[in-house]
Amino acid sequence: MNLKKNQIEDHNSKLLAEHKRNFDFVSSGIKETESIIKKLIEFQIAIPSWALGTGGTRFGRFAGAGEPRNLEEKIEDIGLLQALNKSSGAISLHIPWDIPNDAKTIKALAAHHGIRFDAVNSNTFQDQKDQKHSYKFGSLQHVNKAVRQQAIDHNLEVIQYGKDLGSEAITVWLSDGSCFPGQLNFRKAFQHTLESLQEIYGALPDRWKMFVEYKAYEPNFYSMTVGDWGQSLLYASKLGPKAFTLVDLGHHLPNANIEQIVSLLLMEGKLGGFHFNDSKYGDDDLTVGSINPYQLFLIFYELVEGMDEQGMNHANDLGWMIDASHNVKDPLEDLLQSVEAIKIAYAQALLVDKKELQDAQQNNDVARAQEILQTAYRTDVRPLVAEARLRSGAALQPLHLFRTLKVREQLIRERGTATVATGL
Ligand SMILES: [Mn+2]
Repeated sequence: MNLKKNQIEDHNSKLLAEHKRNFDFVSSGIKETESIIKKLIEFQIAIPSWALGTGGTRFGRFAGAGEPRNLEEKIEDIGLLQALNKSSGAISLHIPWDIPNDAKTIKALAAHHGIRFDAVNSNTFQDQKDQKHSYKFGSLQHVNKAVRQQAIDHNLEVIQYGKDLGSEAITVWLSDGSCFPGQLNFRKAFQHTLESLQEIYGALPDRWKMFVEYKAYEPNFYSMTVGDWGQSLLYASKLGPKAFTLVDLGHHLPNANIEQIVSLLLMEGKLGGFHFNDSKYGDDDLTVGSINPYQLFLIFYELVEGMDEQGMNHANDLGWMIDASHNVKDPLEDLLQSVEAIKIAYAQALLVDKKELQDAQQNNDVARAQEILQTAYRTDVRPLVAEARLRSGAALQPLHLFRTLKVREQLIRERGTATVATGL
């Protein structure tokens, strides 16, 4: 289904007077409203192809209804999100869950919805049907060269799919590691992984980036071969200028200071991209901003400050992606909430008075430093984010409109109740 322009206009016109009151109130207390709105309009977040169906846990999966049955319908779903919020203008594909059999048609369909292709993701954490060698004991780290070669070849294939679609980055996340002491020689596992990554890196087209994503634990519980930002940075540094660290918010040990990690990676020019989600305990993959929005704001402040320091473009110089999976919500509603949370944190970070904060830091005025950050965090920036949507032709209240138009009900009518999104 497609949303019609007049459906959005009708929705906006009903809410316009109230929005204008809220917007005038907030913007009267802000110095740089126009430049913040411009940045908000430009800032797009890629939607992963695996987030459009209901996720599951190792205990089970409770499928939703009207889920997209193939890549075309996933693109159609992201098209709906994009029409509603004009902030979801990209898709991050997972191979082999979503193989574009006809790149030209898929590309045209995405373009029709105003969507470009962000980083492509490889998968050597599962065995596929008819696969010659198993990844049970790892992929790029494996003791057997034939297994490593199979994993390398898969990554090269993923780059080719990405090339055909206009992607310019590959994200490599490895579940490689060990579950028990003595299972692996750490140095050999690292060396094998590095050599394998070097082969993949060598096949990167011009302008492409490689994102090396780390994760502290799970599915391996004793060691992970790319287990933290230090290891990822080590690989990325040894690989070369096209390799970067990717930070997934859920991939740290509890209470890690992610904002500090972000700051130092930016300082080194080695932060490549971001996977947004939220968590209470581990890699919970919950809706962005649902558990700890203050942490999200602090991370965004370091991102904005660090990018400005390096003269980087906020919208284009890093890869911004959601990586979440939902078990109890409608996936599209969850994604609307996630995108909104990201934009709110970004807008709040833009509000921080950097000069004042630097001055407070220089004078060891700790209380004032806290006040400066929390003044920005406690500002209700939702009318700014809504204004950015209004000016882009999107809905003032995307979730409200999604429900009023009964979008899910229509998708169920089109697709049925027993659908299961590919890859899940
Ligand atoms: Mn991730």
